[in-house]
Amino acid sequence: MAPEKRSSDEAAQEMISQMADAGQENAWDRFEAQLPQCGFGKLGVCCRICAMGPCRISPFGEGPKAGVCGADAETIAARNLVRMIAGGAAAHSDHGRDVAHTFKMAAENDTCDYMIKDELKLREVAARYGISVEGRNTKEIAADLSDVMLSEFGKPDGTLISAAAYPPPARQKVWEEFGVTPRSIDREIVEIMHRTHMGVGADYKNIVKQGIRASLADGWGGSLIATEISDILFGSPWPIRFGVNLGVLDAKQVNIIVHGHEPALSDIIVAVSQEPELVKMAEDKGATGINLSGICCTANEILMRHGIPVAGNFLQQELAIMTGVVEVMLVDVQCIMPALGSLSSCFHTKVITTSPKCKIEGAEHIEFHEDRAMETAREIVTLAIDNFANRKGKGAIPKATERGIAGFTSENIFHHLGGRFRASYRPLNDNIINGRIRGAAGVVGCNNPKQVHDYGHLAMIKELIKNDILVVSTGCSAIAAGKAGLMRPDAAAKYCGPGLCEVCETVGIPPVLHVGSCVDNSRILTILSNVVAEGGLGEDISELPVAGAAPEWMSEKAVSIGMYFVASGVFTIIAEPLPVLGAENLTRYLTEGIEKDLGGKWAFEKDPAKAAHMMIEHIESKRDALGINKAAERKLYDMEDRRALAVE
Ligand code: NFS
Ligand code: SF4
Repeated sequence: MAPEKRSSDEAAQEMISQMADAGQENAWDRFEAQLPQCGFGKLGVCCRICAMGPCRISPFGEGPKAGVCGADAETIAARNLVRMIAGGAAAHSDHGRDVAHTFKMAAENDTCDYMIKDELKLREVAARYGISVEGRNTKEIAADLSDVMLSEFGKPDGTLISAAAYPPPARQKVWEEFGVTPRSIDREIVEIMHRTHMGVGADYKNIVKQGIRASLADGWGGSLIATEISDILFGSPWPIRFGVNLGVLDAKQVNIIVHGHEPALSDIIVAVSQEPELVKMAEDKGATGINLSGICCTANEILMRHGIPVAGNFLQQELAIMTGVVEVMLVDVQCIMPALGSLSSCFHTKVITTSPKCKIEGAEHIEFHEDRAMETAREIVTLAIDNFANRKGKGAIPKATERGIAGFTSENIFHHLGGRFRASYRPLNDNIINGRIRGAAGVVGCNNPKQVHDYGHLAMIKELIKNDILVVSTGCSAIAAGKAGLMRPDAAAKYCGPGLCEVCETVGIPPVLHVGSCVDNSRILTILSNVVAEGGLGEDISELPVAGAAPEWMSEKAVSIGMYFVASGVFTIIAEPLPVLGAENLTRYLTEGIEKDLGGKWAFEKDPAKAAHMMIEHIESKRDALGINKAAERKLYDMEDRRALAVE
């Protein structure tokens, strides 16, 4: 298949061609080799939960209507779906737990390699968690906060502190009445596994309900904890310039790519790779320096805090190795293709796994322990430097790079919108109310070879900002937007409708705000809560003119994220449908009925521009309901747009 049909990114296209010429296979080739993919799996109606199976239900008339135990398509698809949520929520939350442990170590140990970098945020978060901060020193507060946060994972009684401390009261009431206020984080995940064991639940709605509860424990619990602690420990992000795409690799330097998710190791690598002795060592080997860059969400973590360049998103991990100039690709957990092990054996590149949770055949394992962080980081950087001499040939780095601004958070965005002296959400709310900004959309999530790489993100985002919708973005979607130049302030004039353009130009922000990694979708939850608290746009998140989307999703984490947005009251649209279409009632519930219970709902649409218009339509209907469309004299739609959006 032609490279343009695989990726819309020029740098990626270049490397895809090179892989084809060299006879190297990549995710796109393996995807094609899988075709046609299993229809039962796709529709969610294959069950292998017990050894009487595997069972499969035929969704088209002929064939069995129940598994050996009698489970029907609704039960089977619901169980499969919530088990995906369990996987996603576990990944995010276990990441949260790991940073919480590092935080505890930093609080208790004076010789620790980690320090508390944001004391102000520590005090704010501690106060939210009910910890007294008056007259107490940083270490005392941090020790208490880390204990309380760690106990959120497994406390025997009660509900999550954050679920009462962050969301609007009206939202908390919706959860309470529907019975999904999350208890301890691990408990919700375990209960999914129990409820979906053979012979437990067989009522699809009740099964989904537990999926909802666990997703809320992820978004408002584990992920939120990961974000808050990372800010406290590694420093809260601040708007920062960055370079992005494979062109950030430099043939003259020792190239180290960090890939995965957790910031504990990568943050230390940032510090160590700048140490004069190590830079000198690299120079002695003939390199001009040490060049650190990132892939996937680890990239986003160190980009947000240190401006470290991003080499690419999920589907570029193999392409990065193919350049032949990567000395070390350092990985921790999640979204790391097992293919890296064998691919790296064709190059001098060393893939190094560091977590006891993630070992890969063909990769070297250097276990990372937080209590010996610096030492391990130095060992790894030295290994990369030593490997520089083993490079074969000149390598082939695509030229394409782009620049942009990242580093926005729920705390700092509105310093910008309000100007230096007016740091509040008021200007944002006012601009939404007066219609300059019609609303906001979160465009997030992965890449998936089922879609042309990055095209889904970009086509959707461009359509949204053209229609005066402010976009916040995380994860691989944010990297896609950065690569396409949508995170440059001058993108406003080029791509935005007049209202959004005016706001962006006045305050000097790009129309697409990079708010971090995938666990940082919790920042979007906080932003939404703050907008509600500021007033004038209703009492609950479900009343806001906002929508969410994951146009190229693939991971279980994305299912958990989508579900916690829906359960927080947000209309959420994804491209590849959830694997539930073989269960009619379940599908109808997720895309319609759930809205009555929780205020948000799912939609599936593969065409990104069409999906964007579904989001716009939703946003306009929320504006209508709020009664703010009356004041929309600045709205500059043409008649066709107006008809399409059905507004007065
Ligand atoms: Ni999110 Fe980040 Fe990327 Fe998807 Fe993977 S890196 S946690 S899961 S692929 S956005
Ligand atoms: Fe089949 Fe029921 Fe066992 Fe699933 S739980 S494999 S449907 S018998």
